[in-house]
Amino acid sequence: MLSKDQVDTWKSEGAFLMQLPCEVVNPSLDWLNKNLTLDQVDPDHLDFGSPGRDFEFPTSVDPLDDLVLNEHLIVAVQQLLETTDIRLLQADLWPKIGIKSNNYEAQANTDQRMHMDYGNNTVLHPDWQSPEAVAAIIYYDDSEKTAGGTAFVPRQGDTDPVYQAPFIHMPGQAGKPFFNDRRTVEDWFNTNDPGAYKLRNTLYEREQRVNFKPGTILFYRHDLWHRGTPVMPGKLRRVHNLAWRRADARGWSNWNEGWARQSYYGHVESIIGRSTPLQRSLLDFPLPGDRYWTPRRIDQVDARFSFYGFDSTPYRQALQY
Ligand SMILES: O=C(O)CCC(=O)C(=O)O
Ligand SMILES: [Fe+2]
Repeated sequence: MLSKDQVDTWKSEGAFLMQLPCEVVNPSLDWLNKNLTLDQVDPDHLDFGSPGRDFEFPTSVDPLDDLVLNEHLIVAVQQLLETTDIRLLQADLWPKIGIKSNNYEAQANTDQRMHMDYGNNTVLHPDWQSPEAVAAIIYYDDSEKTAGGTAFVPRQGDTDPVYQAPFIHMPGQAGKPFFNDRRTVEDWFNTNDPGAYKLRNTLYEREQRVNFKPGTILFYRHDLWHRGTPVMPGKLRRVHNLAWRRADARGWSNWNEGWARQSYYGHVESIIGRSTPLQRSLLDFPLPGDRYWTPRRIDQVDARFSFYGFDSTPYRQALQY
């Protein structure tokens, strides 16, 4: 459960940080400390996202998949979005390795440009007053050892000059070319859009860095100004990027491939089997009591998943006729 203060901060400032309970993160952390360490990561993988998309949900690594569907996270998102009916949009775990020389290539991910995330997650424009989606980053390392804390700019009320919509003062929006690297982007704005250059300078002046320990989570909004910062050379920062939306929200795209797509090998089926009805609902599996369910539909789904531990009882008990 989040406190009222945490929910209010997310709504007004656009982000808040908290520590997840050990029982939520430790299974993933233990797995990562054995299986995703510096010597196991491809040093040439410098972009966002897991190499080969291996750690996009569903990963077939049970502790990672179970964390993504953890009810502690679900309840927090339900509170932020003021609805019990939410869907998973994104879950990707990825390593960021610190490199020795600064990499200022236009698309380098090392020292990111200030941006909001909505641009490649929805075909619409977010409305600050009615947030429909939540983003989060879970950190698995210690920023005192790795650096690389996400930088973000809390919104200061309705009149904050850097938070006046439409939010188009960033690469890739409204005809501006897309680059990832901070220096490349700000050189471009300096030459081509001095007004936006000035606004963006204010963002860098106001940015705050996340300090993290293993299990810290940053809950933020897709209309929060933020960016990734360099990790110390030779160090590894592992994070999980997550996102959810209200079931009734319009315009949002799933970041990951469809959940069903990796079926047939038992991993996806086992996730359905071992999850609770609430956890399944994140994957658009209707809750008990949903008008989708009829005795016939329950029988059919039961036939498909009972092998994997699926228990149809709650769905049968909640049948409305
Ligand atoms: O790496 C980070 O801390 C943030 C990354 C980010 O904001 C992004 O890739 O959109
Ligand atoms: Fe981002």
